[in-house]
Amino acid sequence: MSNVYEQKVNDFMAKVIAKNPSEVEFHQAVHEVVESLIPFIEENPQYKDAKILERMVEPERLVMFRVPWLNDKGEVQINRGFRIEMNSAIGPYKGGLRFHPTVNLGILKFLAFEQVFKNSLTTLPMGGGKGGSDFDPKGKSDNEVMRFCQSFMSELFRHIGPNTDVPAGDIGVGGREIGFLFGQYKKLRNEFTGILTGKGLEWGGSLIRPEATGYGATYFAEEMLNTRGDSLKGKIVAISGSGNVAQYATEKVTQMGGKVVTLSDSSGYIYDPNGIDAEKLAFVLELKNVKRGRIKEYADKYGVEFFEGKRPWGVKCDVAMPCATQNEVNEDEAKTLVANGCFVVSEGANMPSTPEAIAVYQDAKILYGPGKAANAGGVAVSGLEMSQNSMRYNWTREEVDAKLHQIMKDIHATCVKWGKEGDYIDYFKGANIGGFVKVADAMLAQGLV
Ligand code: NDP
Ligand code: 2IT
Repeated sequence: MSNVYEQKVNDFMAKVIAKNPSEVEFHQAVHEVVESLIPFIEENPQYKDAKILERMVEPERLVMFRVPWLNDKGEVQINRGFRIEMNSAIGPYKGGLRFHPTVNLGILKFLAFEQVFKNSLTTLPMGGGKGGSDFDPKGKSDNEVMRFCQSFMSELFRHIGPNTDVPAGDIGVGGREIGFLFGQYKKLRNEFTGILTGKGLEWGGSLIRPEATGYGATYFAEEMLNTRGDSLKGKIVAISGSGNVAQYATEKVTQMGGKVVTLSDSSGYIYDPNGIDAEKLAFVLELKNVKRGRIKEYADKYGVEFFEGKRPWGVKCDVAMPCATQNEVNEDEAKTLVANGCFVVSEGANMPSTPEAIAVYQDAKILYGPGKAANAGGVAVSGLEMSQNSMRYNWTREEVDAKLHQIMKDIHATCVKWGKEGDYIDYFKGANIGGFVKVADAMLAQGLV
């Protein structure tokens, strides 16, 4: 990047940091985007003059609220709830809810900011938002989770609606939580509408929504490999996490002929050199989604190694799919991956690679699919769930999967369009510019709002 551009990036970031002190993840997410966009905006002064980027880093609205609830012992508990309504230029605010003790304003603003670009890339009409709470579902009973969700929705309900803001799941929010949240909304409003996605199949959910993020990240990896005349067949794949995204990435990679050798959780990772096949994956689903146990139990059950407190990036692999959380691959880990022959990174998680790790991928010119492109399949099928709710109609599994597959191909094509530099495709730049243009043009058309 030239010095002039670098100076402009630094000036822009200095203002963002001054206005949003201590929100380090938000700074990181904005910096990634601004780095790609400043040269583009300099060449397209309509965006510069209208201060589109300056407007995009300012949420349209944010809501922060008290969430009081009673635990099973009858003791009063207080958590903090949030909803960031980031950008509604191309559709209602859309994005997940995260329940995790680390949740704070900066983390949710980074996620909401990313979501704006991601949702634009899906080709569907969805704005960007994100929300959640510092509530920790781990170790809580179903009744405690229900009481928390009911209290959370008792405030959130007045801010959302099928044409206003449609939340969904993220870390710590799956089918169980969406059910409790939906029930409370319906009770408060006396309305059965599509105000959440990721609903159960019997009550307005879409087929393939649980699978969508992991399947989509796998389809995206396959598209990247195809540009080099290659495919997932026969590839060794390291996956982190063992939640929703990791589970269905494992399923799809295996179906497409790859071998998944790792899964993890916050306690460590398991390494299964023989591959996590369908039967072993069924054990993981039961362990994580029903028993809510730890991944170490996989090692005990199948007699493989468990590496306590470690992440899986030291394992030899062709493809890495980080599917746990932000900043889970650092510079050294990225170097190790590349040194061990890994040449594809498809991010199921949001911002899992640090800026230094991304620089390693770019220098090595490996196939790097950033989260806002590679994991957009989840929210894309959420968009399809909204369409089905509006039509009061359900598409079949095959129909939804085909639409998801096509959307991932389209996202890939958008990244190529904006990111191709000679023989190399900079998917990072491609996703940022590709996601930006549609939102920016909509903001221009709608005037200064
Ligand atoms: P889940 O809650 O289902 O699973 C999260 C997994 O990541 C668990 O294995 C969890 O381990 C692990 N994890 C979470 N935080 C940490 C941490 N700080 N350190 C190590 N491991 C951690 O969430 P999802 O699978 O839904 O989400 C995973 C990622 O994918 C997130 O980045 C999310 O934003 C992103 N994403 C999710 C989408 C969706 O539709 N669900 C869509 C697009 C992106 P443990 O149980 O020990 O905490
Ligand atoms: O990060 C994400 O894209 C999600 N957690 C899914 C959001 C959604 O609305 O389905």
